Amino acid sequence: MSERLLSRAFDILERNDMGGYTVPTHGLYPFQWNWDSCLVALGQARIDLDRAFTEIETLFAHQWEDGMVPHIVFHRESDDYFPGPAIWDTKRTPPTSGLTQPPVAAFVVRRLFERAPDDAQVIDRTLRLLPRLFAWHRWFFECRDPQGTGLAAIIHPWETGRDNSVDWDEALARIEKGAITPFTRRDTSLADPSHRPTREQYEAYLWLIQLFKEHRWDHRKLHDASPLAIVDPGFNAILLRSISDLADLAERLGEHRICEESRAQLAAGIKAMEGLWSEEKGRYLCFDRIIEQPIESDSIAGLLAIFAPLPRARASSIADRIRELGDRCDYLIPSHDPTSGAFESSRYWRGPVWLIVNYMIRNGLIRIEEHDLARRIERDSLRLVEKSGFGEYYDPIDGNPCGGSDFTWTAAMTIELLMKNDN
Ligand code: 9WN
Repeated sequence: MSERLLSRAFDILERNDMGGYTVPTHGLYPFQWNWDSCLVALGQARIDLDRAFTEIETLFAHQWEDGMVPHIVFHRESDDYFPGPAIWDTKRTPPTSGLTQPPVAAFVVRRLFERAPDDAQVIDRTLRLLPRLFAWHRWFFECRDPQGTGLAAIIHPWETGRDNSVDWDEALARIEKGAITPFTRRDTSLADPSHRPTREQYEAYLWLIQLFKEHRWDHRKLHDASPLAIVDPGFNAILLRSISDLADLAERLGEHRICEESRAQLAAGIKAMEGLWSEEKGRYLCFDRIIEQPIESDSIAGLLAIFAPLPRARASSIADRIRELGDRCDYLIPSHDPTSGAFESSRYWRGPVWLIVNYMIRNGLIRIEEHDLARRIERDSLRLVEKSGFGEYYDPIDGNPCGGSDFTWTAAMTIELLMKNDN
């Protein structure tokens, strides 16, 4: 059974491989996406470590001079995706988007390195990536934390990778939008519109892009100019976990400055995460920097925080919350609490299960030795793929597939769960 699943998963990785980069799926997402590529490299590394490094190197070849690694690289012409290069207008060749995505790269690079730590080529490729990873992390503190709080803000829902999460509803509703250039979406003709964000949400996404374009994508100005600035515990947990892995890697490879500065960023970030903790909810909450208030929504953000090296008591409380969710649906982990009024079982990040999130949370649970719960997540993830194929995401109640199909990161996470070495 698992042999068959494994070979189907590797087939998808191969089919979606465009040479130096992999598309998330053909049609719906015909370019390179940042965190997709990084997580996909974990699966690639199981059969071809060289190819896995190339995936990351291709992404970092398009890093901006300020350190940002863009969320989409438009390697070739395609009309399938909206918004394409003309809307972003970042004036780069090849074109890229002007936003970033959750920085999971250093977590991944550490794992690629560990597959062959004595190989001279692997050491060399890792060493060449270290300063680039470090520059990206530093960019978050320079451009997304101008007050030096220790945590970074996102200025567009697309940066979190959880595009239409309930977390952003109130903040987006408060934005006074001006005239938006008329547009036609492509996603709703390639996937079921009831699985996708609403028109109103797309209007907000595009309004923010219009605004940032007026500031010529100068990220030293955008944090303060943006009407949206949210500190997301899930996003920051990914950043902190990557910083921690980068520090370990740098220490091992003798890059002392990167190691020391990363350890300082990590200590400040872990301390600052305390400010997002809700005693009442027993998990972390997003924080809206514009109105300086926590966001009370019951999303996966506060649970994904377990991916960071947090104090044990916090991580254990998150495990309890996940167990509660396990009684409310057949398949863990829903991206929004099914008992909340805002829950929608098949609409994108407002309820469905995503295997990449399951993978990261499972990893955090193993760190605190919550092995039974980690196994339940692993079982549920593989049941979903068995039942419904390699969907983009899944309904946590009936397990049906949603969004795009033959999805690369779902295949990569399946490979990771089947060939696990639990780090
Ligand atoms: C916008 C590619 C990406 C993922 C995101 C997911 C979705 C894009 C979209 O697809 O976002 O970046 O057009 O909906 O939300 O997490 O990286 O798979």
